[in-house]
Amino acid sequence: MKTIIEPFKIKSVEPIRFTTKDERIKLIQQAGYNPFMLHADDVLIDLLTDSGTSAMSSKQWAGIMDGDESYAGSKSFYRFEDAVKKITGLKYIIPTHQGRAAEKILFSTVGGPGKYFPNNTHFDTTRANIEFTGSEAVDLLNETGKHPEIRADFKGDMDVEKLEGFIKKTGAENIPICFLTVTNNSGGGQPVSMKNIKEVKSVCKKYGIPLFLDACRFAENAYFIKKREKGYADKSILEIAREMFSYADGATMSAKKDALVNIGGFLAVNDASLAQQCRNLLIVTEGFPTYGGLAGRDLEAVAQGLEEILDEHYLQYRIRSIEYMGDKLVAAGVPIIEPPGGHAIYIDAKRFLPEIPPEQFPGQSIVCALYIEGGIRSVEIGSVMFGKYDKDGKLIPPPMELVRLAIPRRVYTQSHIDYVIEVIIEVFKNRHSLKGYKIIYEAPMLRHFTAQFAELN
Ligand code: P61
Repeated sequence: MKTIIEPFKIKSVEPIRFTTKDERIKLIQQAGYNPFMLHADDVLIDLLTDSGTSAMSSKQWAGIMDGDESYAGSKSFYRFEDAVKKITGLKYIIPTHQGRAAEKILFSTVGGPGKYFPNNTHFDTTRANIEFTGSEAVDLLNETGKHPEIRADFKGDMDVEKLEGFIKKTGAENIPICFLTVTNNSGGGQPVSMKNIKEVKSVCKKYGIPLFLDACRFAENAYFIKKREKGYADKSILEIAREMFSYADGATMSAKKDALVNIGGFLAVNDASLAQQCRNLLIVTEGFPTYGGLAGRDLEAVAQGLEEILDEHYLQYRIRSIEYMGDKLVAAGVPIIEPPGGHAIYIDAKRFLPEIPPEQFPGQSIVCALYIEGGIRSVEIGSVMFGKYDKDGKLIPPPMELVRLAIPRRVYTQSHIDYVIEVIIEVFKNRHSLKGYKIIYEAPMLRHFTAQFAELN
Protein backbone atom coordinates (compact mmCIF):
# COMPACT_ATOMS: atom_id res chain seq x y z
CA MET A 1 0.00 0.00 0.00
CA LYS A 2 1.21 3.53 -0.78
CA THR A 3 1.77 6.26 1.84
CA ILE A 4 -1.47 7.71 3.16
CA ILE A 5 -1.19 11.42 2.44
CA GLU A 6 -2.88 14.53 3.78
CA PRO A 7 -5.97 14.80 1.55
CA PHE A 8 -5.62 18.58 1.11
CA LYS A 9 -3.10 21.18 0.02
CA ILE A 10 -2.18 24.25 2.03
CA LYS A 11 -3.52 27.64 0.93
CA SER A 12 -2.70 29.78 3.94
CA VAL A 13 -0.01 29.35 6.59
CA GLU A 14 0.59 30.63 10.11
CA PRO A 15 4.17 30.87 11.41
CA ILE A 16 5.08 29.18 14.69
CA ARG A 17 7.57 30.75 17.07
CA PHE A 18 10.74 29.05 18.28
CA THR A 19 12.02 29.57 21.84
CA THR A 20 15.11 28.25 23.61
CA LYS A 21 15.10 25.65 26.35
CA ASP A 22 16.29 28.26 28.89
CA GLU A 23 13.40 30.52 27.94
CA ARG A 24 10.94 27.65 28.31
CA ILE A 25 12.24 26.72 31.76
CA LYS A 26 11.41 30.28 32.88
CA LEU A 27 8.10 30.44 31.01
CA ILE A 28 6.67 27.24 32.50
CA GLN A 29 7.76 28.33 35.97
CA GLN A 30 6.00 31.69 35.47
CA ALA A 31 2.93 29.73 34.36
CA GLY A 32 2.86 27.91 37.73
CA TYR A 33 3.80 24.71 35.87
CA ASN A 34 0.36 24.76 34.28
CA PRO A 35 0.48 24.86 30.46
CA PHE A 36 -3.04 26.36 30.33
CA MET A 37 -1.34 29.50 31.69
CA LEU A 38 1.26 29.75 28.91
CA HIS A 39 0.91 32.29 26.14
CA ALA A 40 0.17 30.26 23.01
CA ASP A 41 2.88 32.27 21.24
CA ASP A 42 5.44 30.59 23.48
CA VAL A 43 4.32 27.15 22.31
CA LEU A 44 5.90 25.53 19.24
CA ILE A 45 3.56 22.58 18.68
CA ASP A 46 0.25 22.94 20.47
CA LEU A 47 -1.31 19.59 21.32
CA LEU A 48 -3.30 20.90 24.29
CA THR A 49 -6.52 20.07 22.51
CA ASP A 50 -8.18 19.10 19.24
CA SER A 51 -11.08 21.33 20.24
CA GLY A 52 -11.63 24.47 18.18
CA THR A 53 -8.13 24.20 16.75
CA SER A 54 -8.97 22.72 13.34
CA ALA A 55 -7.90 24.34 10.09
CA MET A 56 -11.04 25.31 8.21
CA SER A 57 -11.35 24.59 4.51
CA SER A 58 -11.67 27.21 1.78
CA LYS A 59 -15.35 26.29 1.53
CA GLN A 60 -15.82 26.89 5.25
CA TRP A 61 -14.11 30.28 4.94
CA ALA A 62 -16.39 31.04 2.00
CA GLY A 63 -19.30 30.10 4.29
CA ILE A 64 -18.00 32.65 6.81
CA MET A 65 -18.49 35.38 4.19
CA ASP A 66 -21.82 33.96 3.16
CA GLY A 67 -23.26 33.65 6.69
CA ASP A 68 -26.65 35.27 7.18
CA GLU A 69 -26.62 37.38 10.34
CA SER A 70 -30.39 37.81 10.65
CA TYR A 71 -31.43 37.67 14.30
CA ALA A 72 -34.34 35.31 13.59
CA GLY A 73 -34.81 32.73 10.88
CA SER A 74 -31.32 33.09 9.36
CA LYS A 75 -30.78 30.97 6.25
CA SER A 76 -27.51 29.79 7.80
CA PHE A 77 -29.52 28.27 10.66
CA TYR A 78 -31.62 26.25 8.23
CA ARG A 79 -28.50 25.00 6.45
CA PHE A 80 -27.03 24.06 9.84
CA GLU A 81 -30.24 22.37 10.93
CA ASP A 82 -30.38 20.33 7.69
CA ALA A 83 -26.74 19.25 8.09
CA VAL A 84 -27.30 18.07 11.69
CA LYS A 85 -30.58 16.31 10.81
CA LYS A 86 -29.02 14.56 7.84
CA ILE A 87 -26.45 12.91 10.13
CA THR A 88 -28.41 12.44 13.35
CA GLY A 89 -31.99 12.03 12.15
CA LEU A 90 -32.96 13.78 15.41
CA LYS A 91 -35.96 16.09 15.36
CA TYR A 92 -35.22 19.26 17.30
CA ILE A 93 -31.86 20.93 16.73
CA ILE A 94 -30.77 23.61 19.17
CA PRO A 95 -27.55 25.51 18.38
CA THR A 96 -25.27 26.47 21.27
CA HIS A 97 -21.97 28.31 21.41
CA GLN A 98 -20.11 25.11 22.38
CA GLY A 99 -20.60 21.65 23.86
CA ARG A 100 -20.74 22.64 27.51
CA ALA A 101 -23.52 25.16 26.79
CA ALA A 102 -25.62 22.29 25.41
CA GLU A 103 -24.75 20.31 28.56
CA LYS A 104 -25.62 23.21 30.85
CA ILE A 105 -29.03 23.65 29.24
CA LEU A 106 -29.81 19.93 29.19
CA PHE A 107 -28.73 19.15 32.76
CA SER A 108 -30.34 22.29 34.19
CA THR A 109 -33.57 20.99 32.64
CA VAL A 110 -33.42 17.30 33.58
CA GLY A 111 -30.88 17.20 36.45
CA GLY A 112 -31.05 18.14 40.12
CA PRO A 113 -30.36 16.51 43.49
CA GLY A 114 -31.02 12.76 43.72
CA LYS A 115 -30.54 12.17 39.98
CA TYR A 116 -27.88 9.97 38.34
CA PHE A 117 -26.37 10.09 34.86
CA PRO A 118 -24.45 7.01 33.69
CA ASN A 119 -21.92 7.24 30.83
CA ASN A 120 -19.03 5.13 29.54
CA THR A 121 -16.84 7.96 30.89
CA HIS A 122 -18.01 11.51 31.41
CA PHE A 123 -15.69 14.18 30.10
CA ASP A 124 -14.88 16.84 32.69
CA THR A 125 -17.34 19.50 31.47
CA THR A 126 -20.16 16.95 31.35
CA ARG A 127 -19.35 15.75 34.83
CA ALA A 128 -19.07 19.34 36.09
CA ASN A 129 -22.41 20.38 34.57
CA ILE A 130 -24.12 17.34 36.09
CA GLU A 131 -22.57 17.85 39.52
CA PHE A 132 -23.36 21.58 39.36
CA THR A 133 -27.10 20.71 39.45
CA GLY A 134 -26.57 18.42 42.46
CA SER A 135 -26.84 15.21 40.40
CA GLU A 136 -24.27 12.45 40.24
CA ALA A 137 -22.19 11.50 37.17
CA VAL A 138 -21.42 7.78 37.04
CA ASP A 139 -18.78 6.12 34.83
CA LEU A 140 -19.51 2.54 33.73
CA LEU A 141 -16.64 1.82 31.35
CA ASN A 142 -15.92 -1.84 30.52
CA GLU A 143 -12.95 -3.32 32.39
CA THR A 144 -10.63 -3.59 29.35
CA GLY A 145 -10.99 0.15 28.75
CA LYS A 146 -9.29 0.81 32.09
CA HIS A 147 -6.09 -1.02 31.14
CA PRO A 148 -3.85 1.06 28.86
CA GLU A 149 -1.65 -1.91 27.94
CA ILE A 150 -4.45 -4.20 26.69
CA ARG A 151 -5.14 -3.92 22.95
CA ALA A 152 -8.81 -4.27 22.04
CA ASP A 153 -10.98 -2.88 19.27
CA PHE A 154 -13.65 -1.08 21.28
CA LYS A 155 -12.22 0.03 24.58
CA GLY A 156 -14.83 2.79 24.82
CA ASP A 157 -17.72 0.34 25.29
CA MET A 158 -19.94 0.66 28.34
CA ASP A 159 -20.24 -2.32 30.68
CA VAL A 160 -23.85 -3.28 29.89
CA GLU A 161 -24.24 -5.63 32.86
CA LYS A 162 -23.03 -2.93 35.22
CA LEU A 163 -25.50 -0.54 33.63
CA GLU A 164 -28.42 -2.85 34.27
CA GLY A 165 -27.25 -3.52 37.84
CA PHE A 166 -26.89 0.21 38.38
CA ILE A 167 -30.41 0.93 37.08
CA LYS A 168 -31.92 -1.76 39.34
CA LYS A 169 -30.07 -0.42 42.37
CA THR A 170 -30.72 3.25 41.71
CA GLY A 171 -34.23 3.10 40.28
CA ALA A 172 -34.95 4.03 36.68
CA GLU A 173 -37.02 6.99 37.89
CA ASN A 174 -33.80 8.58 39.23
CA ILE A 175 -31.94 8.27 35.92
CA PRO A 176 -33.22 10.94 33.52
CA ILE A 177 -30.78 10.07 30.71
CA CYS A 178 -28.03 7.54 29.99
CA PHE A 179 -25.06 8.80 27.95
CA LEU A 180 -22.45 7.30 25.66
CA THR A 181 -19.44 9.42 24.75
CA VAL A 182 -18.20 8.66 21.23
CA THR A 183 -15.26 8.36 21.10
CA ASN A 184 -14.46 8.05 24.79
CA ASN A 185 -12.23 11.08 25.33
CA SER A 186 -11.25 10.58 28.98
CA GLY A 187 -10.53 6.90 28.32
CA GLY A 188 -8.08 7.46 25.46
CA GLY A 189 -10.28 8.48 22.53
CA GLN A 190 -11.34 4.85 22.24
CA PRO A 191 -14.33 3.96 20.07
CA VAL A 192 -17.67 2.49 21.09
CA SER A 193 -18.92 -0.39 18.94
CA MET A 194 -22.29 -0.39 17.22
CA LYS A 195 -23.03 -3.61 19.11
CA ASN A 196 -22.49 -1.79 22.40
CA ILE A 197 -24.62 1.20 21.37
CA LYS A 198 -27.41 -1.25 20.47
CA GLU A 199 -27.09 -3.20 23.72
CA VAL A 200 -27.03 -0.05 25.85
CA LYS A 201 -30.10 1.17 23.98
CA SER A 202 -31.93 -2.07 24.62
CA VAL A 203 -31.26 -1.90 28.37
CA CYS A 204 -32.30 1.76 28.43
CA LYS A 205 -35.47 0.95 26.51
CA LYS A 206 -36.37 -1.83 28.93
CA TYR A 207 -36.35 0.68 31.79
CA GLY A 208 -37.74 3.66 29.84
CA ILE A 209 -34.53 5.69 30.04
CA PRO A 210 -33.58 7.86 27.03
CA LEU A 211 -30.12 7.32 25.53
CA PHE A 212 -28.05 10.34 24.45
CA LEU A 213 -24.77 10.44 22.57
CA ASP A 214 -22.02 12.89 23.51
CA ALA A 215 -21.22 13.10 19.83
CA CYS A 216 -18.12 15.38 19.62
CA ARG A 217 -16.13 12.76 17.71
CA PHE A 218 -18.90 10.75 16.07
CA ALA A 219 -17.18 10.54 12.67
CA GLU A 220 -13.93 9.19 14.10
CA ASN A 221 -16.03 6.64 16.00
CA ALA A 222 -17.91 5.72 12.81
CA TYR A 223 -14.62 5.18 10.96
CA PHE A 224 -13.43 2.75 13.65
CA ILE A 225 -16.72 0.85 13.33
CA LYS A 226 -16.20 0.64 9.58
CA LYS A 227 -12.67 -0.69 9.99
CA ARG A 228 -13.12 -2.95 13.01
CA GLU A 229 -16.68 -4.18 13.31
CA LYS A 230 -18.05 -7.01 11.23
CA GLY A 231 -20.67 -6.01 8.69
CA TYR A 232 -19.68 -2.35 8.29
CA ALA A 233 -16.75 -2.46 5.84
CA ASP A 234 -18.92 -1.60 2.85
CA LYS A 235 -21.08 1.03 4.51
CA SER A 236 -20.43 4.75 4.11
CA ILE A 237 -19.51 6.88 7.12
CA LEU A 238 -22.85 8.65 6.79
CA GLU A 239 -24.73 5.35 6.89
CA ILE A 240 -22.79 4.23 9.96
CA ALA A 241 -23.27 7.58 11.71
CA ARG A 242 -26.99 7.48 10.96
CA GLU A 243 -27.23 4.04 12.45
CA MET A 244 -25.34 5.15 15.58
CA PHE A 245 -27.76 8.05 16.07
CA SER A 246 -30.79 5.88 15.25
CA TYR A 247 -30.42 4.32 18.71
CA ALA A 248 -30.24 7.73 20.38
CA ASP A 249 -33.05 9.88 21.71
CA GLY A 250 -30.81 12.90 21.74
CA ALA A 251 -27.26 14.18 21.50
CA THR A 252 -24.97 16.93 22.66
CA MET A 253 -22.12 17.94 20.44
CA SER A 254 -19.18 20.26 20.65
CA ALA A 255 -18.80 21.19 16.97
CA LYS A 256 -15.24 22.23 17.81
CA LYS A 257 -14.16 18.64 17.20
CA ASP A 258 -15.72 16.67 14.32
CA ALA A 259 -17.50 19.65 12.76
CA LEU A 260 -14.07 21.17 12.03
CA VAL A 261 -14.86 24.64 13.36
CA ASN A 262 -13.33 27.00 15.88
CA ILE A 263 -16.55 27.53 17.83
CA GLY A 264 -20.01 25.97 17.99
CA GLY A 265 -22.11 23.13 19.29
CA PHE A 266 -25.64 21.83 19.56
CA LEU A 267 -28.20 19.94 21.55
CA ALA A 268 -30.50 17.66 19.55
CA VAL A 269 -33.53 15.85 20.97
CA ASN A 270 -36.55 13.89 19.79
CA ASP A 271 -38.84 14.81 22.66
CA ALA A 272 -40.93 17.89 21.81
CA SER A 273 -41.56 18.95 25.39
CA LEU A 274 -37.89 18.62 26.36
CA ALA A 275 -36.95 20.64 23.26
CA GLN A 276 -39.34 23.37 24.28
CA GLN A 277 -38.01 23.57 27.84
CA CYS A 278 -34.43 23.63 26.57
CA ARG A 279 -35.22 26.34 24.02
CA ASN A 280 -36.78 28.46 26.75
CA LEU A 281 -33.58 28.24 28.74
CA LEU A 282 -31.52 28.80 25.59
CA ILE A 283 -33.26 32.12 25.05
CA VAL A 284 -32.31 33.24 28.56
CA THR A 285 -28.68 32.07 28.46
CA GLU A 286 -27.50 31.74 24.84
CA GLY A 287 -29.76 33.53 22.37
CA PHE A 288 -32.70 33.14 20.04
CA PRO A 289 -33.24 29.50 18.93
CA THR A 290 -32.07 30.11 15.36
CA TYR A 291 -28.59 31.22 16.43
CA GLY A 292 -28.11 30.08 20.04
CA GLY A 293 -24.97 32.00 20.93
CA LEU A 294 -23.36 31.75 17.51
CA ALA A 295 -23.06 34.13 14.58
CA GLY A 296 -24.77 33.11 11.35
CA ARG A 297 -21.33 32.65 9.80
CA ASP A 298 -20.42 30.10 12.48
CA LEU A 299 -23.55 28.08 11.70
CA GLU A 300 -22.57 28.11 8.03
CA ALA A 301 -19.06 26.82 8.86
CA VAL A 302 -20.48 24.02 11.05
CA ALA A 303 -22.85 22.93 8.26
CA GLN A 304 -19.96 22.76 5.79
CA GLY A 305 -17.67 21.02 8.31
CA LEU A 306 -20.26 18.33 8.96
CA GLU A 307 -20.18 17.50 5.26
CA GLU A 308 -16.38 17.42 5.06
CA ILE A 309 -15.91 15.22 8.11
CA LEU A 310 -17.73 12.35 6.38
CA ASP A 311 -14.99 12.11 3.71
CA GLU A 312 -13.31 8.74 4.03
CA HIS A 313 -9.98 9.96 2.66
CA TYR A 314 -9.92 12.52 5.42
CA LEU A 315 -10.81 9.98 8.13
CA GLN A 316 -8.29 7.46 6.83
CA TYR A 317 -5.52 10.09 6.99
CA ARG A 318 -6.75 11.32 10.38
CA ILE A 319 -6.81 7.94 12.09
CA ARG A 320 -3.60 6.80 10.37
CA SER A 321 -1.66 9.87 11.50
CA ILE A 322 -2.48 9.13 15.15
CA GLU A 323 -1.65 5.44 14.65
CA TYR A 324 1.69 6.37 13.02
CA MET A 325 2.67 8.38 16.07
CA GLY A 326 1.53 5.57 18.37
CA ASP A 327 3.48 2.90 16.46
CA LYS A 328 6.75 4.87 16.69
CA LEU A 329 6.33 5.54 20.41
CA VAL A 330 5.50 1.90 21.18
CA ALA A 331 8.55 0.80 19.16
CA ALA A 332 10.70 3.06 21.38
CA GLY A 333 9.18 1.53 24.54
CA VAL A 334 7.12 4.58 25.52
CA PRO A 335 4.00 3.37 27.40
CA ILE A 336 0.81 4.67 25.80
CA ILE A 337 -2.84 3.64 25.68
CA GLU A 338 -3.00 0.90 23.08
CA PRO A 339 -4.22 0.82 20.44
CA PRO A 340 -4.14 4.59 19.78
CA GLY A 341 -7.55 6.25 19.74
CA GLY A 342 -9.07 8.65 17.23
CA HIS A 343 -7.84 12.12 18.12
CA ALA A 344 -4.88 11.85 20.43
CA ILE A 345 -2.05 9.83 21.86
CA TYR A 346 -2.33 9.21 25.59
CA ILE A 347 0.90 8.53 27.43
CA ASP A 348 0.43 6.18 30.39
CA ALA A 349 2.09 8.23 33.12
CA LYS A 350 1.85 5.41 35.68
CA ARG A 351 4.15 3.22 33.62
CA PHE A 352 6.26 6.12 32.30
CA LEU A 353 7.04 7.38 35.83
CA PRO A 354 6.31 4.50 38.23
CA GLU A 355 8.36 6.12 40.98
CA ILE A 356 6.14 9.23 41.15
CA PRO A 357 2.87 8.45 43.01
CA PRO A 358 -0.52 9.91 41.93
CA GLU A 359 -0.37 12.39 44.87
CA GLN A 360 2.66 13.94 43.12
CA PHE A 361 0.97 14.13 39.71
CA PRO A 362 3.20 12.10 37.37
CA GLY A 363 1.20 13.28 34.35
CA GLN A 364 1.84 16.93 35.17
CA SER A 365 5.54 16.15 35.44
CA ILE A 366 5.58 14.73 31.89
CA VAL A 367 3.52 17.66 30.59
CA CYS A 368 6.09 20.14 31.94
CA ALA A 369 9.02 18.09 30.63
CA LEU A 370 7.57 17.94 27.09
CA TYR A 371 7.22 21.70 27.07
CA ILE A 372 10.71 22.32 28.39
CA GLU A 373 12.34 19.78 26.06
CA GLY A 374 10.55 20.68 22.83
CA GLY A 375 8.01 23.49 23.27
CA ILE A 376 5.18 20.96 23.02
CA ARG A 377 1.99 21.65 24.93
CA SER A 378 -0.03 18.68 26.16
CA VAL A 379 -2.57 18.15 28.94
CA GLU A 380 -2.74 15.96 32.03
CA ILE A 381 -5.82 13.71 32.21
CA GLY A 382 -5.36 12.07 35.59
CA SER A 383 -5.32 13.14 39.21
CA VAL A 384 -5.06 16.84 38.36
CA MET A 385 -8.13 16.80 36.10
CA PHE A 386 -10.22 14.15 37.84
CA GLY A 387 -8.77 13.71 41.34
CA LYS A 388 -11.15 14.12 44.26
CA TYR A 389 -10.56 14.36 48.01
CA ASP A 390 -11.95 12.10 50.72
CA LYS A 391 -13.24 13.60 53.96
CA ASP A 392 -9.72 13.69 55.40
CA GLY A 393 -8.44 15.61 52.39
CA LYS A 394 -6.62 12.62 50.95
CA LEU A 395 -6.50 12.35 47.16
CA ILE A 396 -8.83 9.81 45.51
CA PRO A 397 -7.11 9.27 42.16
CA PRO A 398 -8.99 8.29 38.97
CA PRO A 399 -8.21 4.84 37.47
CA MET A 400 -5.64 6.19 35.01
CA GLU A 401 -2.87 8.80 35.03
CA LEU A 402 -2.57 10.03 31.44
CA VAL A 403 -0.93 12.74 29.37
CA ARG A 404 -2.89 13.58 26.25
CA LEU A 405 -1.31 14.85 23.06
CA ALA A 406 -4.36 15.84 21.03
CA ILE A 407 -3.85 16.40 17.34
CA PRO A 408 -5.70 19.39 15.85
CA ARG A 409 -7.48 18.47 12.61
CA ARG A 410 -5.72 19.33 9.31
CA VAL A 411 -3.15 21.54 11.09
CA TYR A 412 0.17 19.72 11.46
CA THR A 413 2.10 17.73 8.85
CA GLN A 414 3.99 14.48 9.22
CA SER A 415 7.29 16.25 10.00
CA HIS A 416 5.67 18.10 12.90
CA ILE A 417 4.55 14.71 14.19
CA ASP A 418 8.03 13.23 13.67
CA TYR A 419 9.47 16.07 15.75
CA VAL A 420 6.92 15.42 18.51
CA ILE A 421 7.88 11.74 18.54
CA GLU A 422 11.58 12.66 18.89
CA VAL A 423 10.86 14.97 21.83
CA ILE A 424 8.74 12.38 23.65
CA ILE A 425 11.44 9.74 23.21
CA GLU A 426 14.07 12.16 24.51
CA VAL A 427 12.00 12.90 27.63
CA PHE A 428 11.40 9.17 28.09
CA LYS A 429 15.15 8.47 28.00
CA ASN A 430 15.68 11.10 30.71
CA ARG A 431 12.61 10.13 32.75
CA HIS A 432 14.58 9.25 35.88
CA SER A 433 15.47 12.92 36.33
CA LEU A 434 11.80 14.07 36.41
CA LYS A 435 10.28 15.31 39.66
CA GLY A 436 6.82 15.23 41.23
CA TYR A 437 4.66 18.30 41.81
CA LYS A 438 2.31 19.65 44.46
CA ILE A 439 -0.70 21.92 44.01
CA ILE A 440 -0.36 25.33 45.62
CA TYR A 441 -3.62 26.83 44.29
CA GLU A 442 -6.82 25.22 43.01
CA ALA A 443 -10.35 26.34 42.09
CA PRO A 444 -13.35 24.40 43.45
CA MET A 445 -14.39 23.05 40.01
CA LEU A 446 -12.43 22.14 36.85
CA ARG A 447 -9.28 22.94 38.79
CA HIS A 448 -6.85 21.87 36.08
CA PHE A 449 -7.53 25.03 34.06
CA THR A 450 -6.13 27.40 36.67
CA ALA A 451 -4.24 25.29 39.22
CA GLN A 452 -0.75 26.43 40.22
CA PHE A 453 1.98 23.91 41.01
CA ALA A 454 5.39 23.79 42.68
CA GLU A 455 8.11 21.28 41.85
CA LEU A 456 9.03 18.82 44.61
CA ASN A 457 12.61 17.91 45.39
C1 P61 B 1 -10.95 18.57 24.79
F1 P61 B 1 -9.01 20.57 29.09
N1 P61 B 1 -13.30 18.63 24.98
O1 P61 B 1 -11.06 17.33 24.65
P1 P61 B 1 -16.76 22.27 24.68
N2 P61 B 1 -17.67 16.34 25.64
C2 P61 B 1 -16.49 15.84 25.24
C3 P61 B 1 -15.43 16.71 25.05
O2 P61 B 1 -14.27 16.21 24.64
C4 P61 B 1 -15.60 18.12 25.28
C5 P61 B 1 -16.89 18.57 25.66
C6 P61 B 1 -17.89 17.66 25.84
C7 P61 B 1 -12.18 19.33 24.98
C8 P61 B 1 -12.06 20.78 25.31
C9 P61 B 1 -11.74 20.88 26.75
O3 P61 B 1 -11.05 20.74 30.77
C10 P61 B 1 -11.27 20.79 29.44
O4 P61 B 1 -17.12 22.71 23.29
C11 P61 B 1 -16.33 14.39 25.01
O5 P61 B 1 -15.32 22.38 24.99
O6 P61 B 1 -17.60 22.97 25.69
C12 P61 B 1 -14.55 19.03 25.14
O7 P61 B 1 -17.16 20.74 24.72
C13 P61 B 1 -17.17 20.03 25.90
C14 P61 B 1 -10.45 20.73 27.22
C15 P61 B 1 -12.77 20.97 27.62
C16 P61 B 1 -10.22 20.71 28.57
C17 P61 B 1 -12.55 20.93 28.99
O8 P61 B 1 -9.88 19.16 24.73
